[in-house]
Amino acid sequence: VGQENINTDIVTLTRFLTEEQTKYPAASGDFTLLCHALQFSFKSIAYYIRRASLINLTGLAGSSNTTGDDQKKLDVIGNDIFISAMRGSGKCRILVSEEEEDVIRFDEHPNARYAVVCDPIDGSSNLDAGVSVGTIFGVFQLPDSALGAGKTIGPEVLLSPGTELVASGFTMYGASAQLVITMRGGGVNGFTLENSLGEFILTHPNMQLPAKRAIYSVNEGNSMYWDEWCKQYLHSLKYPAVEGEKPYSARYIGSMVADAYRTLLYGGIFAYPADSKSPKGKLRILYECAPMAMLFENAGGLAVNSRMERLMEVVPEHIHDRSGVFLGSKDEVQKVIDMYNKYN
Ligand code: AHM
Ligand code: MG
Repeated sequence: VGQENINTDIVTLTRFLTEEQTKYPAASGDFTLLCHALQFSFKSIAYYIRRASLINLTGLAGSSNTTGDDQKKLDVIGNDIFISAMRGSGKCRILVSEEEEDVIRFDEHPNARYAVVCDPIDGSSNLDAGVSVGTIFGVFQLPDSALGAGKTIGPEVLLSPGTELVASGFTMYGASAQLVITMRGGGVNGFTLENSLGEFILTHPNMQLPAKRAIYSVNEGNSMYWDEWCKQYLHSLKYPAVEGEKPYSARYIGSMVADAYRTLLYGGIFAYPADSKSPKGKLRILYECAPMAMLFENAGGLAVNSRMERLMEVVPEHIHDRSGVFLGSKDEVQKVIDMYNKYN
């Protein structure tokens, strides 16, 4: 291998964040430190997922979380890792996790500026089969009025629309660990964990969602519960009205992060509609829908709920509220909106 083939000017996540920070002269560096803690939790979770079958980490923990899901051992470990990382960062004031009924406050850091929402291991039903899962996160900045010792801080600071997020992203634990992050008003950048170096390396700069692609990703086993417009929409993808046009391909992993990552890269549509069985939908607004919606919009895509409202503007009433979701390429989401409008 000629020396000229080796990239000696690698952009790690740390370097990327440092360079980003210099664009904002007023930045205190707190966000960069928070991100260091985030990336450490992703590396740790990736480490345990890789070793789960070897060190007795498969299967159930014997408990269920706030929304009644059985918790896997790794759900519990992922949650504990994430909470410790956020506490240790000193920059997180309050945290919402899918695995915790209530918010977690870090009163020992009364001046910490950030509120973090997360699903530590999303798609955990896939874990024991070695199928990709992921961590989803979102970051809000607290107003100055919320800072300081003696201030009580409650879940209401988190009942904000996605438009208030300062950053969001996910890490997918697949054949490799892939971290995708975006900041408010910025682009979407993807990093791959280099295991030997222990660093996330910028491998997918400025990700842009293709405007269209004939791939749909939905749990079709729920069809009988869908609204008529939704049934018709999916039908139209499989039976094109125009003669000679090819039907769409179906791809469904059953891990939102993995399905979303593929959709970001290849284009298409990912959907988990609200239906008669789950009238509010399945996926959670705060730590599943909103962070994904932000990534998709910043990559040039669209994200709406089952009433065709912009997902980024939906305000949850409760930290664990759910929503229907359609996210993907611009033209593909537009097809959903058009069919909805025909029926409503
Ligand atoms: P979880 O947070 O309990 O893991 O559930 C969320 C997951 C998503 O990752 C995925 O998109 C969806 O549930 C799959 O649901 P289903 O098995 O109903 O298709
Ligand atoms: Mg989840």
